[in-house]
Amino acid sequence: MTRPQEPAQTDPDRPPRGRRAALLCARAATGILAAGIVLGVGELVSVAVAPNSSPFFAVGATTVDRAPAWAREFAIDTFATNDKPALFAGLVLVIVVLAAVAGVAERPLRPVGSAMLLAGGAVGLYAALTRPEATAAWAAPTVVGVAAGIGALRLMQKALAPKTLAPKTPAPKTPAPKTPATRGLPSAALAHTATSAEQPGERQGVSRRRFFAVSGSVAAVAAAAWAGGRALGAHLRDVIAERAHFRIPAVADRAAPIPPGTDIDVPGSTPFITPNPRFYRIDTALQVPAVSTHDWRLRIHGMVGRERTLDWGDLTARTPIERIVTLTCVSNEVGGSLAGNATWIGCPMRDLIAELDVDPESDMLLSTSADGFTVGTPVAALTDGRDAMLAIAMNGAPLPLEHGYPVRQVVPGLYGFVSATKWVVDWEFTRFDRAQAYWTRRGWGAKAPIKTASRIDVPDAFATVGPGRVRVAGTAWAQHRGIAAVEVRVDEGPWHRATLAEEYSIDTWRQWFWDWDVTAADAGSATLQVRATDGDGVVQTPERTPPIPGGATGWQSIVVTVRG
Ligand SMILES: Nc1nc2c(c(=O)[nH]1)N[C@H]1C(S)=C(S)[C@@H](COP(=O)(O)O)O[C@H]1N2
Ligand SMILES: [Mo]
Repeated sequence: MTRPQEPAQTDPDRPPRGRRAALLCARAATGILAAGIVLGVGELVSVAVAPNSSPFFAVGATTVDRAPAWAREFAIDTFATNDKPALFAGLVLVIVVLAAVAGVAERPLRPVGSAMLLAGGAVGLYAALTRPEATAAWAAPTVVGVAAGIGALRLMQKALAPKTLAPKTPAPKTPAPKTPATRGLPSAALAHTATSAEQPGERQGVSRRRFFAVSGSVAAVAAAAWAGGRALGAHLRDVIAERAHFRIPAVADRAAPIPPGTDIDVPGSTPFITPNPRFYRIDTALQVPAVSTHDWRLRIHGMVGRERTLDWGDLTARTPIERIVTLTCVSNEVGGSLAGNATWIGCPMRDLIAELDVDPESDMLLSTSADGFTVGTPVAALTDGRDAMLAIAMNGAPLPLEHGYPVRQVVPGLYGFVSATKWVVDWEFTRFDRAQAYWTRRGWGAKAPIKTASRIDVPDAFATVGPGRVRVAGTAWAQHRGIAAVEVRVDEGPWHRATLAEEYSIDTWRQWFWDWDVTAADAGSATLQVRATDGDGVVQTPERTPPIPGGATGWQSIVVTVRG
C-alpha cells in the first residue's frame, strides 16, 4: 500500500515537510530567545535595584523557600550540594520548554506567545515582590525584562513573516537562500528570492538571512545583558557578603544611655530611634555604590600640611565614639518625614583633622563619595567640639549599603547635603570662595544649618477624632541647639504648651504631646498647628518658605474632623 500523498505535494501553498520543521524550529527559537531577553535584561536592570531582584533569581529563591519538605529532601538526597545548580538547571529547562511553545504559538493577530511572556512575567513579579527584602523597585527588572522580551519576540516573528518585497532593479546580486524557512507561501517563492522578472507585489518570501541577522542580534543582546548584569552585580554581592561578616568594634566612649521618658510611646508617633529599614534615604546614586572595606581609602589633600591616605586599618585603629544624632534632609517639607535618628559609631573627625595641619585659611572640607557626589562642610563645624564623625555603624549594625557602607560622615546640626557624605572616599580642604559642592552648583545653599522644625505625628491629617481627650503628639528638632518648648493651638486660638519628652541631647529630636479635651463646641472641623522654640529661645518662624535653598520654614497645620 502506498502512503497517502503529502498534502504539500498537491497543495502548491504548502511547503515541504523539511521546511515546515525548519520553520517550527525557527518559531520555537524566537520564543526561547525572547525569554533569554527577559532574563538577560532583567539581570542587567537588577544591578540598579538589588542583587537577586531579577525574575530568574527571585523565582529561584521563592522556589527554594516555598518548596514542600519532600521536594527539598528529594533535591538534597539526589543532588547533595549541587541542589542549587540542579534547581537552576530545572528552572532553565522549564523556561526553555514554555518559551519554545510561546514562540510557536505567537501570531501577529493572536499574540499567544506574548501573552505567555506576560504570564511568566507575572510569576516573576510575584516572586520578586514577595521576597522579604523587596521594595517596589523590585518590580523593575521583571517589568523592563518582559517589555524587552515581547519587543524582541515581535521583531523576530516579523522577520519570519512572509514579506512582500518591493521590486528591485537591477536584480539582487546575492543568490537566493536555498531553504528559506517560511510557511503558507507559494512554494515557488520559497526556492528563491524574487527576480526582477516577477510582478511587483508577487515577490513574496522569507529571508533566512534576515531572520538569522535579527535572531542572532537578539541572542547577542540577551547574552551580553546577562553576562554584563552578572559581572556588574558580582562586586555588589561580594560587598554584601563582606558586610554580613563585619564586626563592629568595641567602643569605650559609648553614647549616653537613653533615659526613660525619651520615648513617649504614643501609638503612631515617631519612635526616638529610627530602625534602619525605616530610616529615610536620599542620594543621587542610581546604583548603590559597592565599596568593600578592603578597597576603601580616604585620600586627604588640599590645604593641609600633611596629605595622607587612610585605609580601613588606619580608620579602625583610631579610637571610635558612639553617639546618637538626628539627620535631616534639606528637602524635607514642613511636616515631612525626611529626618531620622540613629546611634552611630565612628571615628571622631576633630582628632583626625587636628593631625593634618590644616591651613587656617581653609574654611571648607569638600568631601567626595565613591560615586562622585560632593559635599562642602564648614571646617568650623567639624572642629568646634560637636560629635562630627566618620561613621561605620548605624543602630548596632554595619552601615547599610544604601546609608553609606563602609564609611559615611555624620555631622550634628547640618543638613545632609552639606555634611552627611555617604561612601566617602576623598577629603579636600579648600575654601567656600573656591569650590562648590554638588547641590550648591544646582542652586542650593553653601552652608545650611538645620532649621527648627516641629511635626504632628498623631492624629493623622484629616483623621476623625474625639469626643473626649485626644492626645496630639509628634517630634521636633533643632539639632545642635536643642528644643526648649513646643506649643500647639486649635483654630488659631491660644497656644498651649506641650509636654516635652526627656531631652536626650541637643543633637537629637525631641518628642512631645499635648492632651486636647475636645468638647461639643469643637465639633466639626478643626485646624491644629504646632511650633517649637529652640534651645537659644528662638521661636520657629511662621513664614512659609520652600526647601530650596536652605530648608523649609513655617508652622505645620493639619485639619481634623472632630466628633463633639
Ligand atoms: N554619596 C552621597 N552622599 C549623600 C547624598 C548623596 O546623594 N550621595 N545625599 C545627602 C543628603 S541630601 C542627605 S539628606 C543624606 C541622607 O542620608 P541617608 O540616606 O542615610 O538618610 O545623605 C547625604 N549624603
Ligand atoms: Mo538631603
